[in-house]
Amino acid sequence: MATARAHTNIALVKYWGKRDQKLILPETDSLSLTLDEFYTTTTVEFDEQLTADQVTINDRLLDKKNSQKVRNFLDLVRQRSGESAYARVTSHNHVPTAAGLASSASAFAALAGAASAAAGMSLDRRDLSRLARRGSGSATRSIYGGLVEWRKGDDDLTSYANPIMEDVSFNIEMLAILIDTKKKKVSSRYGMRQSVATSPYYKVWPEIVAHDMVAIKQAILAHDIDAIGQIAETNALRMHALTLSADPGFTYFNSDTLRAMNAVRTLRESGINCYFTIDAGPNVKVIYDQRNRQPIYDALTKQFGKERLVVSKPGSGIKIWN
Ligand code: 2P0
Repeated sequence: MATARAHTNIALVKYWGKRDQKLILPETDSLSLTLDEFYTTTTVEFDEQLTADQVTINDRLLDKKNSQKVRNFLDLVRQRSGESAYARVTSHNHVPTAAGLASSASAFAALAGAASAAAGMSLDRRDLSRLARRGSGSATRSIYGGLVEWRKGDDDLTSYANPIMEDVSFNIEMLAILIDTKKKKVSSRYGMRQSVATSPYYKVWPEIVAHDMVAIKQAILAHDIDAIGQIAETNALRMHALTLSADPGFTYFNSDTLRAMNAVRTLRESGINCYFTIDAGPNVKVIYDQRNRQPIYDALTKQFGKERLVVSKPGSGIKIWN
């Protein structure tokens, strides 16, 4: 039996598209910030008495269909470790599930940590990152804290995350505006596949990401939060352009998403520097120097209400107990 806790991460340079669906090898590198406020704690126990895997998330037992991805992941761990028993998986998500707040990132990172330890494998963080990748691409990065890059690599062995700055030594902060915490309609998996297959703009995406990766790493080294925010905002808009330009086109934005984007732009016009990023859901995350927090928080409270705002500092990497 083992327990692991992993924090979620928000990409500043996005992963959007796979070149191998089964191994989850991405088309490009990506770079993220691990967040302190959103995390998943998961316990895995292999038990000879069980006749099937049993998966409980936030005190709700999942049926066969909803536990499919977790059971597939456990099969992979069994295959690699030689463990033959079914498992009891108990997970608590301190993240609104499936609303673009990257619940699958923390969930599969925690599951990789807990399941591999419970099965007696003793993986280093690189191998843990590779294993988490098989559950969900973004989980690759949630093994580490702070600023993390995922190098696309060439194959299963070489596609894993690296920490860029685990203890973030400058004042970057992220505020999530929880616009809609219901389960999203278009899964990232499907959305990516549609974008790669049908957006005529997809062919320039790898060049955009290659450029943004170089620029954002320079900005990180310089502790330049404005440059980081600008790169992240432009990168996010270009990622979402791939959904709008797919055939049929689709979007993760709703009217409140646009309202939040405009609120950030208005703050900026008034001289308060802040930037937005958006994932595969309607929620908006705002990036800024924590010294600017108060006016940003006040303005967004007026428009969205305090109960919809969550401020988060950079978070730590995975912890495993067994
Ligand atoms: C990211 N997203 O880099 C990008 C940006 C959402 C937008 O990774 O199919 O749940 O399991 O690999 O990781 C969300 O997709 O997708 C995601 P799979 P995942 O964070």
